[in-house]
This record gives sequence, structure tokens and C-alpha cells, in this order.
Amino acid sequence: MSINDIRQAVLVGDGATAARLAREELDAGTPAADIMKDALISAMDEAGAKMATGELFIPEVLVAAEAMKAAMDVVSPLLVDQVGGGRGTVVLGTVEGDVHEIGKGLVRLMLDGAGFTVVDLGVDVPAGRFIDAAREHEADVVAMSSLMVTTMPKMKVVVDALHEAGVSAKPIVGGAPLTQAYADEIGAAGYAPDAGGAVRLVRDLL
Ligand code: B1M
Repeated sequence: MSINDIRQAVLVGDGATAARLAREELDAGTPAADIMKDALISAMDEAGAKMATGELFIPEVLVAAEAMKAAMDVVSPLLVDQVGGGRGTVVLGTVEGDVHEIGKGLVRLMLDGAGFTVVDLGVDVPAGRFIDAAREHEADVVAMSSLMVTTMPKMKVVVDALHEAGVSAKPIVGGAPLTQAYADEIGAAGYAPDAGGAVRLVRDLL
């Protein structure tokens, strides 16, 4: 049993084995954050690289993503404990045109676990839905995820729409292609590189 076996189980889409091995690895004393980073996220990085070269196809990547989620169910409750508490309401979603949900789901889990109220709008969320939900739930923060350079510009659309609608919720951004520089450029209130960072950022903003 090793981190690498979990990685391989995710890559071949065997969620039951990935979850069982993750449980065994936790029981053996490996920190949840290490399993998440070195096995689960690393497996998705490899799946992404293989998708880019045509070695893996979309259905195979989808099956790997489902296996990652199965293992995440085991690992993420322990990650949450490592982050600490907070209060406030966060509207969360993956921006329009983008259906990547795993990172956004991890952000939701960590915010939930840290005590924030999270309104998860799902994926492929148009700007208007972020604005309506922020108003309806009197949100403190609107957190957006994007995994593609082609959908990042939709974050600016949401930032501008919040401003124009006079909604005071603070927009924050994250996702693999995002940077602090891009967040600054589009006028977001903050950028977080990972789900733990999102919790710290929200806590700092409130
Ligand atoms: Co897609 N995909 N995908 N994909 N996919 C990427 C993102 C890609 C990098 C793969 C590649 O080519 N190497 C590439 C994007 C290139 C780019 O623009 N940079 C890509 C592409 C091109 C595509 C399609 C266009 C492929 C096609 O159809 N030809 C297509 C687009 C669909 C669409 O959205 N319209 C597509 C489809 C898919 C699947 C449906 C097959 C599947 C998604 C399944 C699902 O989510 N249910 C999928 C997957 C799984 C990936 C990869 C392999 C893995 C993504 C993932 O879940 N990572 C990905 C390659 C990669 O990331 N290395 C890839 C694990 C997750 C935990 O990490 O989401 O980065 P991540 O979240 C991190 C941080 O980014 C951060 O916290 C998390 C860690 O704690 N974070 C936030 C995320 N959101 C945050 C929000 C915050 C704060 C932090 O708020 C403040």
C-alpha cells in the first residue's frame, strides 16, 4: 500500500479501491493533506496531461474524476479539521462555460467544515445567477472557480456585474489557471490557490 497505489487506482477509475487505500493510508498516519496533494490532485494532473496528449479520452478522465471524488469523501473530513472555524455566507460556483466541479467541491467542503454557510450554485453558472444568489442570501463573499483560460474572463463579467448591481458581496477567484495578478487585474477582492487558502481568504475578508 502506498500513495502511488491510490494514485493509480484513481487514474484507472477504481473509486472503491482508491477510497479503501486512502482509508488505510490515513490509518497508517499519513496526513490527509499529503494524500490529497500527492495522490489525488497528482492523479488528476496526470489525467489532464494525458488528456492533452490524447492518451486519455474524456470518458476515461470522467471515470478518474469520479474515483477521485470517492477517495475525497474519505480524506476531506480530516482536511477540514486542520483548517479552523469561521462565519458568514459564501455564494460559490464554477463560472459560465466551465463544468469542472472537483476543485469547487473541495472549496465547498472546506468552507462548510470551517463553519461558513455555503450556497453552491454548481457549475456553468452565468453572471446573473451569482448576482441573484448574492442578493437573495445576503452573501458576504462570491467565490468563483475556473479551470480553463477560456472561461477565466467570465470572472470579470461577474465582478463588473456585482459592481453595477450595487451588490456588496466581495468577489474572490481560484482555479488552476488563476493568479493573484489576474485577480488584481479584474478587480477581485482576492485569490486563493487552493481550498484551504480559500477558507483563510474568506476569513480574512470578513
Ligand atoms: Co478538463 N481540462 N476539460 N475535464 N480537466 C483541464 C482543466 C485541463 C488543464 C486539462 C489539460 O488539457 N491539460 C484543460 C484546460 C486547459 C486550460 O485552459 N488551461 C481542460 C480542458 C481543455 C477540458 C475540455 C475543453 C476538454 C475537451 O472537451 N476537449 C473540457 C471542457 C469542459 C467544460 O468545462 N466546458 C474538459 C472536460 C473535463 C471533464 C468533464 C472530462 C473532467 C471534469 C469532471 C468534473 O469536474 N466532474 C475534466 C477534468 C477532470 C480535468 C482535469 C484532468 C482535472 C481537474 C480537477 O478536477 N483537478 C484538468 C487537468 C488538471 O487540473 N491538471 C482538466 C483536481 C482539483 C482538486 O483541482 O480543480 O485545480 P482544481 O482545484 C484546486 C485549485 O485550483 C483550487 O482548489 C483546488 C485544490 O484545493 N480551486 C479554487 C479551484 N477552484 C477554486 C475556487 C476558489 C479558490 C480555489 O475560490 C476562491
